[in-house]
Amino acid sequence: MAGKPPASDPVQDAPRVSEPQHSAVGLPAITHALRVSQQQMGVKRTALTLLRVNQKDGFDCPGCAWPEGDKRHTAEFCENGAKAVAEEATLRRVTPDFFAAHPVADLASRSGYWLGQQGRLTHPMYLAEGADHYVPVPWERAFGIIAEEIAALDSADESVFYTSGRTSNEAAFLYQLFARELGTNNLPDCSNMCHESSGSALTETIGIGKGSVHLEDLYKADLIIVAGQNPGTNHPRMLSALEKAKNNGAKIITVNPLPEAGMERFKNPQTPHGMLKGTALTDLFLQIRLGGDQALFRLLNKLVLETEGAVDEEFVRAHTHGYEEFTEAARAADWDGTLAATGLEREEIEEALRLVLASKRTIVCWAMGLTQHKHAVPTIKEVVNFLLLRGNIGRPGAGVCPVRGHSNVQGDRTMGIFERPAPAFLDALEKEFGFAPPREHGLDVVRAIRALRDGQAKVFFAMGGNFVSATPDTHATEAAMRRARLTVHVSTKLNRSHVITGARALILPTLGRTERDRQESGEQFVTVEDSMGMVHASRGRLEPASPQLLSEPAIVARLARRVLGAASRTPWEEFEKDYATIRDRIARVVPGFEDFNARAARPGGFTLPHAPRDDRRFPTATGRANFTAAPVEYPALPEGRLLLQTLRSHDQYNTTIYGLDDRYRGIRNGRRVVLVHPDDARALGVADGAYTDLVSEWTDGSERRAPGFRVVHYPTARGCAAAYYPETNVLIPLDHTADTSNTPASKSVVIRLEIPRQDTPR
Ligand SMILES: Nc1nc2c(c(=O)[nH]1)N[C@H]1C(S)=C(S)[C@@H](COP(=O)(O)OP(=O)(O)OC[C@H]3O[C@@H](n4cnc5c(=O)[nH]c(N)nc54)[C@H](O)[C@@H]3O)O[C@H]1N2
Ligand SMILES: Nc1nc2c(c(=O)[nH]1)N[C@H]1C(S)=C(S)[C@@H](COP(=O)(O)OP(=O)(O)OC[C@H]3O[C@@H](n4cnc5c(=O)[nH]c(N)nc54)[C@H](O)[C@@H]3O)O[C@H]1N2
Ligand SMILES: [Mo]
Repeated sequence: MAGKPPASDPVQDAPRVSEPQHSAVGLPAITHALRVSQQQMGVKRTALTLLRVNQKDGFDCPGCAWPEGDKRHTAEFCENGAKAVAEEATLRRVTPDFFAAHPVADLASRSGYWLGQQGRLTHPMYLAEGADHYVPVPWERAFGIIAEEIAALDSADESVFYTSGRTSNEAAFLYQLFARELGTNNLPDCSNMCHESSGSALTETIGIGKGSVHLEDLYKADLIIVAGQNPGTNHPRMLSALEKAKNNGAKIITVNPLPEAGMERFKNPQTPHGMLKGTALTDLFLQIRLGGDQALFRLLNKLVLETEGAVDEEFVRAHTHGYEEFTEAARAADWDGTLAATGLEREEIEEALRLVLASKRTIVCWAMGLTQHKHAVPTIKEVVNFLLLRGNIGRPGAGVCPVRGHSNVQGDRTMGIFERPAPAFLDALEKEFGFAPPREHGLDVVRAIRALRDGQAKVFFAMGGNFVSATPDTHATEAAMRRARLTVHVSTKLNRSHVITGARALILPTLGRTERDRQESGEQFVTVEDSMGMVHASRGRLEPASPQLLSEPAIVARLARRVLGAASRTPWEEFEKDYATIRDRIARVVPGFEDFNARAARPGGFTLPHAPRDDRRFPTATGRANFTAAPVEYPALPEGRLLLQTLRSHDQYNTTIYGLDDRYRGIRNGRRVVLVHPDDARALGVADGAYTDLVSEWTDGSERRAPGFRVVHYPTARGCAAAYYPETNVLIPLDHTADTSNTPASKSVVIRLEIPRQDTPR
């Protein structure tokens, strides 16, 4: 039997703390996954569903974007994949009765955890201007309301179309087509908060904003550097790939302010040895200070340059540009500056250098620990310099590996979800569909919030996601959202963005990955692209959560017909009936998708071309791979302050909270914790177990406060602290973003701890 959602809220956030663990997965992960799944889905559905995850004839796991290997285990799932599936395949339902019982003001006072636990949305719901409750609304009326509000705008640019990264290629392609036919490039997406910095850095340096390695490359590498990533929680299947790499002789350097259990030891549940002993993954752990990575790679580059024969001169001569300027900058790197920036010991960096020089094939993997800093783009460009120096791009066992987050965030970009589309893409759209797409750049996430705040954007439409909780500056963002005329969310589950609304609001419930999608021409499949540029089909097998649900492609097609009317010559009706007709168009517009329908039908799918990886061609402005020479930066830390990173616990998927435990870090039953090094805590006079406010301080003199966090003495790097997102988003101003990519700098927030006086009531 599936259990009931928690009845009471606010949930008791009362963290209990024990020692952090030193290994990940193993039996506890499986039992935990099964327990969560059965609570949500019951026993039978659990078995039926989990066996389908990531099988060639099954659905793509809605968890992360890590690729599937060619040989699949019967249970190609991980604990957190299972939790993501359970969250979607749950038997709990949010029906019109639920909305009748809960006024919006009541829902706005609940935690995100409680909202998510209520279950799947079953009916389109409408909140009229001035109304207290959402009421059910027929689909056609819902589209009519959107059409009314769009028609009332002075320009299409007063509307914003957000996308979260679970949307299929087919839905994403239709969605961007609709926005552009309407006349706007306002297509912000979760990537703006995620790997935008990787995209910016890679496009400039190697000519394509995607990673250059396949799974097979990891198995051939001599050295894998995992920087700013916690795969044990966020990409658990990556641990099996790292284990296999190690068994083939690879060394692993982990660069992280936190000792993360998964990178310490992996207990592979698929093998007896794994269950018992496990494999130690990390050979060298560099416990870096937050934001010290650019300095670290810069010094490594200098040391490589100074080592006789270490540079791949042939590669540098034949394929790169900007070497002279870069070497000049690198030679200026010094030990003292680097040790201060990184908090590392000289011997540790020397040991890293030995591993680097001993490796003929090196891969660098990274995620949010590198992308969410003010100097994220130059940091990633320094990683590229590092790989170029020894010719580590465009050959087997080597390359750049930005590990993506959402399961189709990379594919959505390939389909044109981007506020700054390439002219060639727009040309292809124009030719195929016979309209003139807008050419001016649109709004990214942060700029969209400003436009809402300033009354310049009035209609906000979201294809998935949880915009107000995922974005920074929570209070400012919520106030901005409330200024909209209309907010619309295409969603599977209830979240905070549904209850912080514009004057009018709509919730449009949609099918999830796990569900059958039947249209007029028969049962449909969709496609997704993983982190390594593999495109494959995804087919749901479960009956939809409610007969009222429409698929995402159907929602966009109907919306487009209603809003664009006779002005559009696009065959929206055909698209809805048969997704193969969408893929035919994608094949003609997006390079690499030739013969899409035939290739998508192949088991396992196909790989997109990647010029640097495939032929060492670099489609950059210079026609070569670009070395760059940005000045080294790292966050300054005033006396008595800490540098806070905002990160994920083991029991969450971004803003979706599965539970209140962070098992590997030894935290249970609560999320309002701040991890601080014991020596720093002592110097600041805060005991383990004390309750403190986190106060962030900004150069304009403003402060932001997140109250009531339990201090946990924890072995993080000195001067650094860590706390979970989204609770800490209140601390980060809208303007605190990465240069060039404009990604919120969620991993470097200067804070002070302020223990409220006992006698002040809270
Ligand atoms: N179960 C689960 N899976 C997920 C997600 C989820 O929430 N839950 N989210 C998905 C998404 S959208 C994404 S983008 C990915 C996120 O995957 P991750 O990037 O692994 O996620 P974070 O929790 O933000 O962890 C950041 C890691 O970088 C380290 N770090 C922070 N700052 C620095 C730094 O300055 N330098 C270095 N070297 N390290 C640093 C942190 O200590 C932490 O280990 O995961 C995806 N998969
Ligand atoms: N402080 C701080 N802020 C961060 C980050 C951080 O590390 N620190 N990380 C950032 C990152 S990397 C990201 S990617 C963003 C995430 O930002 P988002 O992608 O906007 O947020 P999610 O929490 O992943 O969205 C969850 C919601 O998506 C909906 N959903 C789930 N599946 C489907 C589906 O199949 N279709 C549709 N239509 N809807 C679905 C559900 O209603 C669910 O409530 O947050 C960013 N914000
Ligand atoms: Mo992400």
